[in-house]
Amino acid sequence: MNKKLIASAAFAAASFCAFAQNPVISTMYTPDPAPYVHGDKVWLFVDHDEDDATYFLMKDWLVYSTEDMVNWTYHGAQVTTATFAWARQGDKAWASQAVERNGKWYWYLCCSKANGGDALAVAVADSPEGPWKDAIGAPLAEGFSFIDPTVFIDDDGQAFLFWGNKGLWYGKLNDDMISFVDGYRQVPGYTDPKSFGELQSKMDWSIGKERMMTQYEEGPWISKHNGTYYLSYPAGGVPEYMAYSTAPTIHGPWTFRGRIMDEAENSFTIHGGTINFKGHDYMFYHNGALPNGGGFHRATCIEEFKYNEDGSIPFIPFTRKGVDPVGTLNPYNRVEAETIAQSWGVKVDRLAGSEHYVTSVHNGDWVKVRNVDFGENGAAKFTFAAGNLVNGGRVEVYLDSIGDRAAASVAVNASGAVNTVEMRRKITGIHDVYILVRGVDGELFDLDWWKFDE
Ligand code: FUB
Repeated sequence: MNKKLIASAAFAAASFCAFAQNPVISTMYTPDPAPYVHGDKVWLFVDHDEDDATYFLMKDWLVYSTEDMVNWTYHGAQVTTATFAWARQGDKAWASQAVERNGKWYWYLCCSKANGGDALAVAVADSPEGPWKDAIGAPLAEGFSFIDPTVFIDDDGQAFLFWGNKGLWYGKLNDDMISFVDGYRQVPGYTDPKSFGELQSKMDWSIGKERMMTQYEEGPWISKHNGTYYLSYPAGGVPEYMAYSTAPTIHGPWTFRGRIMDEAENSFTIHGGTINFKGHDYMFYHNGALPNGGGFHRATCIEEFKYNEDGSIPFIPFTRKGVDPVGTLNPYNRVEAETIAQSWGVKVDRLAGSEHYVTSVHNGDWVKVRNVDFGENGAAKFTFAAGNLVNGGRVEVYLDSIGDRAAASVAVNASGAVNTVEMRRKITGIHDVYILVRGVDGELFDLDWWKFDE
C-alpha cells in the first residue's frame, strides 16, 4: 500500500474507533483475561495468541496495568514456557490468574508437561514486573484437562484454587501458596444440574463416546459479593457462553444462575472474570473482534455491570464502546509509549523486565491515550523519545481526532533521540491524544516515551 493510502486507512480507523474501547488491547492478541485489583491499579494477566497461529499457539503470558480502566500499560512477556524447565516448550501457555499475598505475587498458569499431559504451574515474584521464577520446580498438580486455574483468597485469609475442563476441581492452598492443605477434589455438585445447569449430552474424546455433563465447560472464576460466593465460567460447550453459579460457602452447595454473556463475537471460546475497582463492577472477557481476529486470535474486552438488588448478575450485553475512564492521565509525567488506549498498526516488544517499547512502527501508525488532563495552565512543549531508528520520520500530536493540523510535530532522526518542540498552541483541559507517525515506506523507529511541559 502506498503512503497516502496507509495514512488514509489509519485516519479512517481512528475515526471509526474514536469512541470504541473494546477490545482494550490492540498491539497483541490477549485471551483469557485475569484482572487483579491492587491499591489504585488493576493488573491484567493474559495469555497470548501468536499472530501466525492456525490452532492454539501460545508461548508466553503478558502483564498490563491501568489506573483509569482505559489507558493500559504493557509490562512485558513476564513468564514464558521456558520459566518451567519441566514444561513442553513454545506451546500451550494457556489461561492463568495471579494474586498478591504478603508482598509476594503468585501466578497460577497451565501448560503441558514435556512428555505430554496437562499441568498447573505456579510462578512467584516480588512484583508483577518480575522477575518471575518457577515457585516449585515441578507442576503444582497434573491430570487430564487440568487447565484454567483461578485463585481466590477469602476474607479470613484462606486461599483456594479452582480449575478444570471436563471436570471442576478445587483445593485449599497452604499459606505458602504452592501446596494444598489436604489435596484437591471435585467441586461438590459438579455433576448436578441444579448446581451447574441442565444436563447436556456431549462427545467426550477422552473416553471416545457421548456422556452427560452439566453446562460447566472450563475457565472458572471465583469471587465474593455481599457474603455470597460466585463461580462464573464458560458454559454449554463450544461456542461457549458465560454462565454463573452461586453458593453460601466456598464448598457449596452451588446453584446454577444462568447466562451472564452470550457467545463471544468471532470466537468459539469466552473466558474472563469480574472485579470491583473504584466502586465499579467490571466483567472481563475475550472475543475475536480485532483485525485478523478469530478463535485463535482473541482479545481482551471489558463491560461494566451492576449487581441486581437480590445479588444476581444481570445479563451483560457486549459493547464496542466498552467502559468509561475512571481517572485521568497526567501528561506532565513521562508517559511510556506502551501506555495505550487504542492503536493502529503497531506492536510491542516480547521482553521480560521493566523496559518496554512500541515497535513495528510504519507510516500512518498511531497510538492513542484517553482522558489526558492538561490542566488550566496548559501544555506549551512536547517531548518525544524514539529508539531503534531504521528510517527517520516525524511524530505528530493530534487532540481528540486525527485531522489536518497537528498540535505539535517532532522530527525523529536518531536512535535514542529525545526531541522537544513548542506546541503550535497551548493545550488546556482534558483531551484524547493521538501520537501519529509519518515517514517513508518500511519500518521507521520504536516509540519509547513522551511527555508535555507547561
Ligand atoms: O486459551 C486457551 C484455552 O482456551 C483456555 O485455557 C480456555 O479457557 C479457552 O479460553
